[in-house]
Amino acid sequence: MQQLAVSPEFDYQSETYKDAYSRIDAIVIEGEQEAHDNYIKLAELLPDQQDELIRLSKMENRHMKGFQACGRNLDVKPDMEFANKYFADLHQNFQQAAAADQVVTCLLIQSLIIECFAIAAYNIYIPVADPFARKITEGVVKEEYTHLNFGEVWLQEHFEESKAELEAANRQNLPIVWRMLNEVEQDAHILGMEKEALVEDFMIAYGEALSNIGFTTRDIMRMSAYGLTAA
Ligand code: PL3
Ligand code: FE2
Ligand code: FE2
Repeated sequence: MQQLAVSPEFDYQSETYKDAYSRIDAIVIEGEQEAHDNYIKLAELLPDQQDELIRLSKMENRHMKGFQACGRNLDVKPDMEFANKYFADLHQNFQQAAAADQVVTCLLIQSLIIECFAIAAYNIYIPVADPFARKITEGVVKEEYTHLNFGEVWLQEHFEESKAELEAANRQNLPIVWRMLNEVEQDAHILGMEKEALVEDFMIAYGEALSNIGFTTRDIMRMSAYGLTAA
């Protein structure tokens, strides 16, 4: 997969491409920024994991800078106002959970949902990205797996006492992800990324994470369906 030739159908300098990129790049920059802030918050909530969580937050800050450079490289100005609104619901749910000391909900939102979303999106973006962005995204996605792993390990170690809160947090936040995927469908398509592939990769990553934490296949089927039909 590493050496895939750049598809000739992508004109990275066309106005259509750059217009879509101004929103997608902004979403990713905003997502990395929020991830940075969320790991700092998690470090406060989990003092015995503080050093590790601060380390993750610093990686997120580097990711953000990488994707800002991708925009500059294509001469695109990211539409940060759009991206801010795009993340508003997940942002608010994370803030509310943090204020209520619901660390399980915070981990589900950041380390499972957002990281799986990022992993799916970045893996699908890499083969269609311009060479500069491809290199950056390849480096970033490797680190996202370690962020997902942090959440999996912690939640697996606290599975029994976290189970009910995980189910509730899943029910509250998964429908938001489906809506976010729908909202990005057209712009992603212009960049060569299909929604079906994004949904599929997200489902695989998220389902695997739930399985590693301790949920049964039956639980996972039930939990993954929330919001899918209502979307
Ligand atoms: C966590 O570390 C980062 C969270 C980022 C969220 C990414 C959402 C991606 C949505 C659209 C996919 C486009 C990928 C293209 C990259 C320029
Ligand atoms: Fe990241
Ligand atoms: Fe991350």
